[in-house]
Amino acid sequence: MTDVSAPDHILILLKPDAVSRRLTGKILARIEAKGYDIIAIKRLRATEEQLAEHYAEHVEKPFYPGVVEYMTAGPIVAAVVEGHSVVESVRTLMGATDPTKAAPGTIRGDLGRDWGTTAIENLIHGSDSNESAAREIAIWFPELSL
Ligand code: IDP
Ligand code: MG
Repeated sequence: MTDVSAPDHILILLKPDAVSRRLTGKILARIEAKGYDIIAIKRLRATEEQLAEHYAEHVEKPFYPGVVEYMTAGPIVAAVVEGHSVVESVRTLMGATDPTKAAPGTIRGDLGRDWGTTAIENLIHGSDSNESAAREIAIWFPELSL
């Protein structure tokens, strides 16, 4: 099965807790099994500069220093996923931000929990709109032209 016209894209980040808990394969498998294509993927360490750009809407929030601590605690896996309605679909697969409230059956609901940390640890980031996806893909995959 392939998309019949120009597909959408989403930027996902498998956060340090997903990597350290060795859940990256399990999470990516759910996205692939849904029917989407991973068209670029890399493991890296996020810099504070990348995070400030990526989380521009949160930089002034009280929990932001905790987010930086969380997101720089270890390597992450960044990927671009492709297919029609992929933004809405992956957001649905991810579940709510707070893993305690995320529905069973979702990535965060099934695999995440509250660890008592300043930043909510919830395994995966996914862009929240096509516009955010384009902006975020440019941060993490500047070499990629879609
Ligand atoms: P999202 O990841 O579900 O899109 P956002 O509101 O965009 O959620 O927040 C970005 C990230 O910042 C979250 O995934 C989580 O790691 C962290 N975060 C968001 N809100 C809070 C909060 O109220 N306390 C602590 N950490 C938070
Ligand atoms: Mg968000």
